[in-house]
Amino acid sequence: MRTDTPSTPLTIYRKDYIAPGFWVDTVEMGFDLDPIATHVATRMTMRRNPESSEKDIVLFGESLKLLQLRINGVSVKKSSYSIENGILRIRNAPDELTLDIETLIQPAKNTSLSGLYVSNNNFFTQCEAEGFRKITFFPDRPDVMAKYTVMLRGDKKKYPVLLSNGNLIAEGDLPGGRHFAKWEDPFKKPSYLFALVAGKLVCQQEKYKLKSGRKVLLQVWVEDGNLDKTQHAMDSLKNSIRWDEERFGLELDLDRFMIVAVSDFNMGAMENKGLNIFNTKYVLANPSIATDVDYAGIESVVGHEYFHNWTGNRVTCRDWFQLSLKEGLTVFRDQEFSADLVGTATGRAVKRIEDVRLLRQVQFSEDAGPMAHPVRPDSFVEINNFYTVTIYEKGSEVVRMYYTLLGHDGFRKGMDLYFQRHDGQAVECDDFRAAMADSSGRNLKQFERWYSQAGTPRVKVESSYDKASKTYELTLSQSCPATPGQSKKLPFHIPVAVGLLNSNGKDLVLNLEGQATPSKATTVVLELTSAKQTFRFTGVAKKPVPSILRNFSAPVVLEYEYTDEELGHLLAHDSDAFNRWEAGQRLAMRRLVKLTKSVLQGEALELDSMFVEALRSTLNDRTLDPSFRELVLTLPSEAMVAEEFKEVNPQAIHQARQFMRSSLTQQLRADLLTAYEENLTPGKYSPDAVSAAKRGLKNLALSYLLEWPEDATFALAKTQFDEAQNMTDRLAALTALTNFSGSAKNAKVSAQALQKFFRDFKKEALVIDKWFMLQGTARTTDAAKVRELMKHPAFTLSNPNRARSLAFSFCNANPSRFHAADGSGYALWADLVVALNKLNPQVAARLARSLDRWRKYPKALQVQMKAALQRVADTSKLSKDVLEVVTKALA
Ligand code: 0A1
Ligand code: ZN
Repeated sequence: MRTDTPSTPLTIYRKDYIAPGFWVDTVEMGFDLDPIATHVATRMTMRRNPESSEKDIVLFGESLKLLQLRINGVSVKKSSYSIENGILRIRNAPDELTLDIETLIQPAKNTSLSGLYVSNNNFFTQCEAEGFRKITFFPDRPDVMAKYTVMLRGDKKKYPVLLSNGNLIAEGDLPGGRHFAKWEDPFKKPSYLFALVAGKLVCQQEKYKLKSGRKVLLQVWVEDGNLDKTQHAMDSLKNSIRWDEERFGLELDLDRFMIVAVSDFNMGAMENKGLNIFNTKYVLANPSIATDVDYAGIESVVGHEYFHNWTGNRVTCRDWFQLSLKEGLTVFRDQEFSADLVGTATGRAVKRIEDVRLLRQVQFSEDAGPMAHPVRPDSFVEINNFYTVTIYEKGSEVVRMYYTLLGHDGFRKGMDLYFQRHDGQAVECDDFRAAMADSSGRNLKQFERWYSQAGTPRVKVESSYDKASKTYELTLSQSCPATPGQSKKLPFHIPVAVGLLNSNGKDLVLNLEGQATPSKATTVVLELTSAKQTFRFTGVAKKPVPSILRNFSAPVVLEYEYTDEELGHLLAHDSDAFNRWEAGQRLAMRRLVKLTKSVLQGEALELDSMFVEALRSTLNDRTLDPSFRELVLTLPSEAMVAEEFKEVNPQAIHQARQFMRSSLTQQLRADLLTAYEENLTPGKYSPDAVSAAKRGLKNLALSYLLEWPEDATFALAKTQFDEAQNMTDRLAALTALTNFSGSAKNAKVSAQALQKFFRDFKKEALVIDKWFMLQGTARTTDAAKVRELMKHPAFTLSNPNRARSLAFSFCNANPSRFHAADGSGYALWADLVVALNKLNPQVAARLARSLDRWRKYPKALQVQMKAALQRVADTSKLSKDVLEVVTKALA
């Protein structure tokens, strides 16, 4: 009997949660690995849960052939069970039982990359969120936690390496050239953390001594030929282990910890217990293939998955609505890890700025669109669609607000209590909040709204200064726009960190009326809990400049009517590096909005000298870290500018921003050249923060310099491309060359460089991804060019990285071309979503999100976007993943 996915997708509601009818204590699995037909035998010991209203055994299964079903050794009668809509239901089961199930699955045919699948002839699994049900019938829900023993059998030549969770307890040969390995995971876990890997792999390994003195085995497994690219991942793993011991007192609980890299993977990586499976993108690095950004990405993802071992695995989620319990918290932890590793105050601020940029650019947009959902959603159709920036990044901001409210030590106490209470359990977001409240004695009831209400709150601030009484008042009011299903919002509990600068740019020591402030405090956290509140500072000798929402203390939009002079003052002096950067962004944004309006009205474009000079002095301020200068000089993206408009005209925004870039280049040419020359990093490549920062500023300068057509700067980029000793410099030069609009001669040189890059790296899949990405986002690339590139022999839609490198980069990161007036971008998008839907619904659904905000565009574009969405919605055999996204977009 073959089971299929339900035909009409159901909405699942959080309020409908019921505890499982049966618990599973132990699971023994046997796999006979074969790409065409893998036989899976599962034996589980189960016992009735007296607290559940569910009386039947409910098991989920998808694309499975059921061979056997036995209770206590006896075949279950046909009349005692049913299989319907992916649910196997057994009635009248005894209170305690052993259930045996045998299934047959087809890994080679599994292109969804969920469940057991084949990549480059090796076997891998991906079980989060609901992939385990594609392996066997099981109560595949995170609150059912069991101990697993796994026996893997397969051809010894084809699959010399056999891995699963936990400890290797036996291995040996079998007749017929086969062999086996038996693994036992000592910890109980939900099925989504199950993993197996089998195939031809090699590993870098190391014994590592924990703080306690216990020794553990660390392994990084890759395909043959990639062992020269594992050192950074191994170093990142050791740093992660050390950091979690030091910062949170959390020790690795296993004797062996494995990371495996696979080139076909839907996401970044997966925290399976003791056997993390990673997208190669987040493992493989050496200076010739990986950029500084890649190195940083590997460090943070290795950290993220490792930190899940406690936040996610030891304490897991009761149901998938609680996903942010593990994801928001673990993102917060990986952000702190990366910040702590850099160590310096500026390094921390730079990391914070980068994280906030992502939040604002992607999450704020999600929160304002048809897929907006609370950090703890109330419903979903397909859980895989809810691995979102809201769950991850906004979820992390919510955790960070506890940290801001309770302080470093207070937060740690809360974490300690959380583990003390819930180790080994599957719990809810509310349990985390309760641990934070109970450990600190604070009332965090209202804080719950951060979990239940979607949308980005807006905080409007007004100030007034009274000279006679030397008081300075800030009046804060909050509001939150309506989101799908939530028309009215109640006030949030918002921590707003504030400082006041005097005319010399120095921080004032603050006296906040009615609140005991620590002596000499120059930043206070105002707690905004009502719709409108006034805070009064006393003893303020002269009217100050307020620095509001320091370090971005809450995920809100701040509205305060700064003058340009005030922003210039903050940019030059604020002791809070985040707000210093923010002031520069506000100056830039104001001008970008104005320039865009001028483009739309056909007016002449102009850039004022105040702004140019402010950027010049930042660029030339050698007391500032190069990475900070780079961030200040990086203009708000076109997507950020789009958020400022009710109706978005992507081409006008592009033109305005390009004008700003080229005018800056024209006026800062000498300063940019100096920055370029001062930040060369000769000698051996190192990905450390100091060298990476220099390369970052140097390459930013280069990208600016090529905005102004000039043979000398073009030659500079060409030389950098030819002589680069690392991928960071090579790719930066190639990007600048590709986007250079100069003579036909130069265009030819750029094209040749692009071809050479392909030839030099054609064996390195991750570099070829960069090659496609560069072209997907190139200023001259339109939909026709993308279609042409899709015919390139190196292109395939079935590898998610490759699909993302071209299709996603064009649809999501090349707005002025994607939104071409002729609708060619949308037609391409629809073709791609439909094609991907057949191969890999998860990846298709991600791409489907590119048209989420179609209502924000001019009517003429809206009509074409709607038609494209409708075409996808009308496609037969649409997965529920894609159906949910396009239905919500059209609703
Ligand atoms: N839990 C992983 C992310 C992940 C989620 C779903 C996946 O397949 C649908 C795969 C990975 C993490 O946060 O890293
Ligand atoms: Zn995660």
